[in-house]
Amino acid sequence: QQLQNWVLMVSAQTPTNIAVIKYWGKRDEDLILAINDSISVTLDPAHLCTTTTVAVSPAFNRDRMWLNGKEISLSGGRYQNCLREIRARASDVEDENKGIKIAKNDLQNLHVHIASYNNFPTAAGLASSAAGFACLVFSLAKLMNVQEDNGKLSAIARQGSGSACRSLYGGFVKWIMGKEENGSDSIAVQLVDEKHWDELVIIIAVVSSRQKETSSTSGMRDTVETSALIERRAKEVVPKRIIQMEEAIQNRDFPTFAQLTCADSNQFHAVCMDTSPPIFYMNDTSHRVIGCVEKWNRSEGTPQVAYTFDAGPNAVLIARNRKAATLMLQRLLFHFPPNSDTDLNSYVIGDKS
Ligand code: 2P0
Repeated sequence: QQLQNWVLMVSAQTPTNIAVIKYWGKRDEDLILAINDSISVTLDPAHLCTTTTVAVSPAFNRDRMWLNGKEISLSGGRYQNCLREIRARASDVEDENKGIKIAKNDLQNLHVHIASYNNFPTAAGLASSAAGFACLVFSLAKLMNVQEDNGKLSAIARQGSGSACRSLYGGFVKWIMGKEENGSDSIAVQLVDEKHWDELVIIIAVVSSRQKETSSTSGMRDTVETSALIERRAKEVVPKRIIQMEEAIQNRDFPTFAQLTCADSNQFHAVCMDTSPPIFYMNDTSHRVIGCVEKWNRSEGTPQVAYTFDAGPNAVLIARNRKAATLMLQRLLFHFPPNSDTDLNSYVIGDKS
């Protein structure tokens, strides 16, 4: 007689990532294939991360998921694609010491329960879907004993959310757009690990934790359909920047890194404004942060801090070292004092890892 009251459970933690050369625009919406390569830095898991617990049990009668304690639907294509791809790669689970033996076929037919928590604002342009889908795919792969490397897992996480493929690795990561129609070569690769450039300090200036008005998915669809600038960005500007950025990262060349990071953020927001209807992710406070950093960098003669903004108003500031980060924070506190009428309301500081 088979025991029915067991649960097999796995927990994992995945940090979010911040793009320094941005992904914006898809050539295939279902498989989530990008129109350009992108490069990101993965944050320290202590600061911005998702924690996910996944479980299978004969006692579960359907797949279910809770996000930050609230049940959400798993019926969307993105969740279904990830679940299907992981189940297809399941293998037998056997652990003699713990007395566990579950056949692959049984694993594939059992229902899963998923509980996921973000320790930062969801959908406020802090890449919550990146950490979320990366963690979901990684923890499900462990649960179902999937024998694939992180590159293959990144191609599955990509089908949950494009930027998620980059969160499977630490350090600096490139998402290669790939050429294949089936997306098999659209994977993430690690450029350098978290120890390579560990003087960098990343400050997240939370301008607003409200949910953004235009989702990335619909925003980038509108951009691809209507922007006259996006083609030049994807085909001419980004390919050159990717090569220069890889070199700057390898050489820990902060001036080049900062120049490329700021320029790419500004161009991403320019193509957003070139979209019909125009998309505004940054607000007046974001613009003031840019002014403050640009002015300081110029007065120092060489860049101390790079800024980048994703699909929201929050500033990600990458300082060349701890001293520059401290001085940046002092400047932020001076220009945006607590309880002033701007809505820059908190700072999250963390070393890159
Ligand atoms: C990035 N962003 O490279 C860019 C920069 C936002 C601005 O990836 O539709 O949530 O799930 O693939 O990954 C946000 O887009 O969009 C994003 P989907 P995703 O980080």
